[in-house]
Amino acid sequence: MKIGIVCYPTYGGSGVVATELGKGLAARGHQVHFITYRQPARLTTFQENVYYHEVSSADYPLFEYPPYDTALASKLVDVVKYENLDLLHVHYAIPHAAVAYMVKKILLQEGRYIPVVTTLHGTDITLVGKNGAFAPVVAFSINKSDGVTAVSESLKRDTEKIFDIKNEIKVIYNFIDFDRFRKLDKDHFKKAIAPNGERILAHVSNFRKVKRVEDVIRVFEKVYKKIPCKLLLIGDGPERQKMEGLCREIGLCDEIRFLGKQDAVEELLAVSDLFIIPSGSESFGLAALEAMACEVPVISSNVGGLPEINIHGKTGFLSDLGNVEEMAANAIKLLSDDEMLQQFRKNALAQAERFDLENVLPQYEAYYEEVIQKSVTNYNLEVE
Ligand code: GMT
Repeated sequence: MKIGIVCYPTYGGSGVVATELGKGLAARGHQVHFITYRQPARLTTFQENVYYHEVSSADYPLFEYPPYDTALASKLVDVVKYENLDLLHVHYAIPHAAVAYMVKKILLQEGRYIPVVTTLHGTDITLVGKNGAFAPVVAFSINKSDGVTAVSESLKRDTEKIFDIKNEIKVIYNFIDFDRFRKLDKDHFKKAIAPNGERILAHVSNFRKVKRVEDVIRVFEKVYKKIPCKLLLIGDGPERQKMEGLCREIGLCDEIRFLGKQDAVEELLAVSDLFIIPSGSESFGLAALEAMACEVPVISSNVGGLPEINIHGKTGFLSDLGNVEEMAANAIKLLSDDEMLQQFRKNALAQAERFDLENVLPQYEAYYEEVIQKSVTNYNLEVE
């Protein structure tokens, strides 16, 4: 198949999933065209069957807000026609699903039907999408997509609760590439980070409010009182400065390291004993799955899709949102019992294996085939 993938090129979860999916499909012989405004963060090496088309938005003094949607639509029309694409797969509904609808209409005038699959990732529904500033367009463009997928059952339920959805939403879970995410031998890192054999706790996120990094630090503060340990804070974002201030306030700057954006997260997960993700909203929690693939158990909140990944009492522990007391108690329980920790490490890996990329790719291929078949009917409906 010739597939166009539209995504955000940043380090955010949806862009990562879109890029890894495209690379996986290309490795299976499909021709994959990424269309976005910058080279995707995870698309930095040459790969056969992978193409990248950059959207450049015209700068003009009149535009206080450069019209990216229009530029993206024009680029998509061009790429679909000249690369002869079979399908467009857009990741993150805003604005990609609405832009894809416009592209479909433009091409229809030329007698060509381009099927569109929209993948919902989370905040495009739960935080941003439901906001009145976007809601009508999000609902409309989901209903106008030829296929819609959500990355968890929880996100599917939320979408159906928030919007009047006529389309069937198919759940295709996010996935893990075990060629990259697996337990590596990085003992020299461990010695550098925790020279006295301290336990290592880790958190990876974009440091937005929704990630509740303050809860991570509060949990660590409590664990530190009972067990010698270090905390790795990986990633960057709006809350980082405030969190650095908090570490100073509680006097734990020597124990907490802010590592910023890291390309080789798996090397840091390899030396970690516990992963903390206390998010206020999380449709899936790819960061937790990546930790589990590296045999790191997870302390998480029980919101959104997290309970679909992290199994309470087996791969880690779940607590109510904001219950840092309980999160810390569970962390202490696990970190002070070697046998239990080893068992949880094994369970975490076994659970992560259920989300192996190799199992998920065929699900997308089958879904694309189904959508392309259906598009003949959709074409007739559109031209009637
Ligand atoms: O919030 C983020 O981490 C970024 C955001 C995105 O779309 O870029 O992530 C969402 O999509 C990820 C990939 O499907 C999911 O793993 C995250 O759970 C989801 N974030 C939220 O729901 C808050």
